Amino acid sequence: MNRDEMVKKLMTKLNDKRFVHSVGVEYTAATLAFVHGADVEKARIAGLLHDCAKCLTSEEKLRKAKKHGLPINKSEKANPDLLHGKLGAYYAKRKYDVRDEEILSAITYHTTGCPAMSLLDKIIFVADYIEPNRRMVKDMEEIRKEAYEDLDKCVIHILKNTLDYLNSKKTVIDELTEQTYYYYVDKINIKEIKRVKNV
Ligand code: DGI
Ligand code: FE
Ligand code: FE
Repeated sequence: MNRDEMVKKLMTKLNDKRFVHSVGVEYTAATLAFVHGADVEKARIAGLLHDCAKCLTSEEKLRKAKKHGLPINKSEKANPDLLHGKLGAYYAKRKYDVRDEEILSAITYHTTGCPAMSLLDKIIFVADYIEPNRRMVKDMEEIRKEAYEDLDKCVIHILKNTLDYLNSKKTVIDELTEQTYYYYVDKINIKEIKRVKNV
């Protein structure tokens, strides 16, 4: 499927706001790919399609995930919107003919992140948060700068603010969101220790 065909299909699946956001993520991901040396075409496709399952209702997300045999954990059962990454990757493969595992992984993990993300995973995770149509949240200017300067630092900053927000709302936090945060905090600390010790 070429981009025009993907766009045409996607427009029938998303509301206007979500479609505009998706194109925003597509182009933001492309700019991050320029800067960090990732595959620009893959970044565009993953960005464009990352929320392709977002506009289903919670009931539909659960039903479709079950129907297609996708694993559903406790927090996804409590908050089925969390399934839109996994389900989105399923649709990207089956309905948009995307066979590239790197793109499918980036779509799968775009909401929670995951430990040891690939460069493309991180680019989509970050682009989703910073694209220009997003409403301004706490630290947005700083996070946008970090995205182009230090991707790991940016991932930590986004996860920290997301976890603070979720804790304040007292909603279920997916294990993966927390694990990803601690993984990258450890990674940056180890890097700093090595730098100080000069090894
Ligand atoms: O789909 P988008 O709105 O573009 O962005 P997204 O896929 O990052 O989803 C954003 C929402 O997901 C936001 O309200 C925070 C929420 N979220 C992220 N991690 C978790 C989470 N919600 C819960 N309940 N648990 C999490 O671990
Ligand atoms: Fe999303
Ligand atoms: Fe999104």
